[in-house]
Amino acid sequence: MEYESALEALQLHYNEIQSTHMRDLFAQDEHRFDRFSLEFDGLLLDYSKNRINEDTLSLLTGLARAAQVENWRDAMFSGKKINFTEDRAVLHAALRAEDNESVEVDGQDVGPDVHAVLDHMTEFSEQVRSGKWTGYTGRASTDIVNIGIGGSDLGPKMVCEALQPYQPDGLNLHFVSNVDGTQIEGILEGLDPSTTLFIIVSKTFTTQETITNANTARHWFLEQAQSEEQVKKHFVAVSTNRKLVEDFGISTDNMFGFWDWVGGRYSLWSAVGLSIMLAIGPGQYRQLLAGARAMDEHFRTQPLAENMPVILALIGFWYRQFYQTGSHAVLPYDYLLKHLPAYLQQADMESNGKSTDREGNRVDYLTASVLWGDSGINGQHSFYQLLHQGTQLVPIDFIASINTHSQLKQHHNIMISNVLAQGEALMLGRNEAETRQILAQRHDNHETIELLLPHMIFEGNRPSNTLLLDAITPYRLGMLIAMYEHKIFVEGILWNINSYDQWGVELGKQLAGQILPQLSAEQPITDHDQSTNGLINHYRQHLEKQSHSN
Ligand code: G6Q
Repeated sequence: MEYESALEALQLHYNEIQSTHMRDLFAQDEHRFDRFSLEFDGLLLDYSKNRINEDTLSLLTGLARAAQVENWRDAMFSGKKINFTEDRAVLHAALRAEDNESVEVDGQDVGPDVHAVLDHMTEFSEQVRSGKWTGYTGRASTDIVNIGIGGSDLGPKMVCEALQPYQPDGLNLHFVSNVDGTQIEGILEGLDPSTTLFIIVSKTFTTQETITNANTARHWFLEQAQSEEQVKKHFVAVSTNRKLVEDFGISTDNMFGFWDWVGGRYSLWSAVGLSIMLAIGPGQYRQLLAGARAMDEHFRTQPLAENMPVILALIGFWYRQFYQTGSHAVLPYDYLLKHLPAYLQQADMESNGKSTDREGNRVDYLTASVLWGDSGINGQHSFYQLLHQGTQLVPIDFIASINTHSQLKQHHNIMISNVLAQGEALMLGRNEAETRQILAQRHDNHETIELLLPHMIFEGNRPSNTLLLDAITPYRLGMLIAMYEHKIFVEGILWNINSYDQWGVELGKQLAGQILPQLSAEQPITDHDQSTNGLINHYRQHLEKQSHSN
């Protein structure tokens, strides 16, 4: 009830504020930036360019309190099984906890196991990085291929890419996720089996795409190495399925475990991050964990109104619930963060793309919107038109780093001037009088001015958050990722959904299992809907023609 009345109060407030222009909000308050920005440990969040005022924030934090965000947060950190549909705790934070912190699941402290795996990863990484780990011809590894998909791919790939400046020459990382043979063929083509190390990352070790790719890699390797015994020197596994790992020929000494309380999309902090540790070294990997831990601490201890993940979640909720925005864009202005939008797409949409509440009812409100994004600077030359003048309101997170790893500092200033200009332009817009003035400078002809005028007006009032990191370091990146993880958590609580299951990915997998053998069936397929039958049969017929003509 308390939640309902907090929501009603927000609705009334929205009715009042919805047509207010942010230009006016800035004009009315010379301290708006100070009021609506937060700085913590090398990370600045400016959220002043949002359609909010102090009342909005206090009503939103009231809603968060009514939704018991703080209790849920404590329940998560203490190992309660908040993922109730899978009967699991949600403890990715325990993966980055201090050595002496104890978190219990089913009465058992998980800390010692976490640290044992970390130590195992450390020992292995040091061997590989120092060249002591050798392949079947006695040579050190030059190439590491991570084979995994979804949560077993996106996080490690994004982080390895972002932390490229921390990687030594002579050790190349590759990521294979797609079951389209084109990807693995392309990668293997340039590799030497005697210096290649494969990490098969699959929690279940049954994921069709991953196991298909792993078998292809194994076959490719054995064509050269000949002896099955050598598989052990070139394949390691990150999994919870000991039996299947052994069956594959991987020594369980080289199997890195994790636990059911680590969700796939929250797993880069576990052994799933082995490729990251190999890339940047154990010391820097621990910095990544330390950054995430600092954000955990911030999230755990700061009041709601000064809490970065909470603020981001409340703003996200505000637009989705009241402005009914259809999407949210994440636009990094740092080349190193180019895979961040894809990573967050899974984290956010797989977590909160749900329509059933915790009590099992169909929700009658909107939950997660579409998260999308790309490198901002490139986007300016393509999709930003819609952001500035389209009919949809798209809230944006701009992300940039103050200090670049690149030696070309002038490039960086161009980048930063652009991200700041975009936030300003989206917020301010350009009204009729301003546009008229510009047109008058360019054209003498009245008719031309009147023709162009409506097309060149920018309404503005388009919201964005800006996140400025001191630099992309393992520590700051850890903070950034953990911040988004907790934002997603808070939004899930506000929507009263379970953010940690993913039943929505089941059905398609199940049907693919039925369709696969039908693609090579002799007889026409009739047991699906007409469209699917039609497509299967078309595929079969054309595949036959193709193989005949070849
Ligand atoms: C993430 C999902 C999903 C999962 C992949 C890979 O939260 O559960 O993306 O990570 O389906 O699963 P495996 O690691 O079991 O191969």
